[in-house]
Amino acid sequence: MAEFVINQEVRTETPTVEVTLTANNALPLGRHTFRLVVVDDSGNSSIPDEVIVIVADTENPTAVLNAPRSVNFATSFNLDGSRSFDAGGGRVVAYQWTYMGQP
Ligand SMILES: [Ca+2]
Repeated sequence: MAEFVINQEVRTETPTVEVTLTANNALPLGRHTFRLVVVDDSGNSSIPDEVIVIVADTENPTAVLNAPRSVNFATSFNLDGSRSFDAGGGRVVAYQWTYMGQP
């Protein structure tokens, strides 16, 4: 377990390390580069190896549609999707409205 800070080396004697993340210190969506340098028992250092890890939003958003319970004949009204929300680190960026006719 280790909390990684940009450009701050984490040293372990084990060959694996957990990148410890929570909702409070999550990596933002997108590409993140990690670098490894290994040191031998004579103190010689390797050249770095790097990987790119992509943090992806794979969770669907939730639509929440609010509307007036009843409206007067021939009177405009608003549909409100502002309480919709996303999970997985993303945000709602488009609202697709459809009139479904009379039940
Ligand atoms: Ca999402």
